[in-house]
Amino acid sequence: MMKVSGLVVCAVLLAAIPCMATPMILPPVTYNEATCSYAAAINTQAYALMGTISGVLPLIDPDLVLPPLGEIDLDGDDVPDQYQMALLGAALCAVPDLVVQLDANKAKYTGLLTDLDAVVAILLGSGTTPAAATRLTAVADILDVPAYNTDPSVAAVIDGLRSAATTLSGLTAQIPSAITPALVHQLLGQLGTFQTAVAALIGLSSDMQTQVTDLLTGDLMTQITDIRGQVVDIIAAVPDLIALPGLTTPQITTITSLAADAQIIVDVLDRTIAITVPGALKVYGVSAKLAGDPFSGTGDYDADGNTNLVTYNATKATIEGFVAAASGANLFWPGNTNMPVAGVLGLMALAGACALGGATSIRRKK
Ligand SMILES: [Ca+2]
Ligand SMILES: [Ca+2]
Repeated sequence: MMKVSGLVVCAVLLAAIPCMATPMILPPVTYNEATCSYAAAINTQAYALMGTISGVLPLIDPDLVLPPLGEIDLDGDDVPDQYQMALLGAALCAVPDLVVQLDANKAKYTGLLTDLDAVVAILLGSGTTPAAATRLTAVADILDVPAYNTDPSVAAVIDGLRSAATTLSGLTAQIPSAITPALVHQLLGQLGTFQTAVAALIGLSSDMQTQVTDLLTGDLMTQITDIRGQVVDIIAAVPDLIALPGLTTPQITTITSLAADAQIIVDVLDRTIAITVPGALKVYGVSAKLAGDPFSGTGDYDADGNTNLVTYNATKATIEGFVAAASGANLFWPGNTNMPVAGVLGLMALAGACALGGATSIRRKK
């Protein structure tokens, strides 16, 4: 006999089934650029980004050649990042929480570009402003006269300025001459137009996040961070320096404008370091509450027991086929070791029993 309490149990069971199948609400999705703007934007921007990078690479090293987009696997999970981005793009059109994560990564990325633009302009110089090393030397020269340099604290600042100028000159000397400040500015502006694709890429997996963090804390950044301490000391000394008797107004302006730009660099360094703190960049589908890495090769988007890598290897002929198989929109993909036929039949039986029970109890009530 099916009673109302039985109907409630049925309703709870049916409602709970998707939750039992997967701890995350990542629904089956299909890949269609015509109906999903995120899928279209990510794909279009990814190709445009490749074109831009291909154009710049020869300026850095003529031997550097970019592999085709379909072969790039930056997170090293054996699934081409293009397939992971296709799955993410399709899912973005169905899961608002993923869009929140994407927007957070977009903001971090565009902020980083803006910061880089400001730092490059200061380090390499722009327009009428000379390169930072030249400005550091200019301030050292203002102070390095008998009236001031006999004061031990001023002498220490002069040493700091000359040392920072030498380090910076060494850094900028590593930059190929073809990479001009104007070109960097133009390039950063262009990279800003690919924000959806880049934001998608940097959050594909925990391994990808590690790659981005390594890039941001790499050699160049380590060298710049080393200068941070010296720069902070110079900024701290500025109030005493500009109070020195006999300085001209232009000399004071030279000192204060250098200190202002030094502060910008310190702020950018601090913001960049903040991006490398775990959790600052979002890994898609991963939250503080829910563990997992659903868009990586080792991940299992639809929690059917087949990793995305297993599904990729069986369905890689087309991106559409992979997205449907990996997300659970196509349960009958070749090689599915976990065909949930029994599960589907059980679900139908349960739904049937509930409908029958409901009908029975409705009749009984009459
Ligand atoms: Ca990959
Ligand atoms: Ca799966």
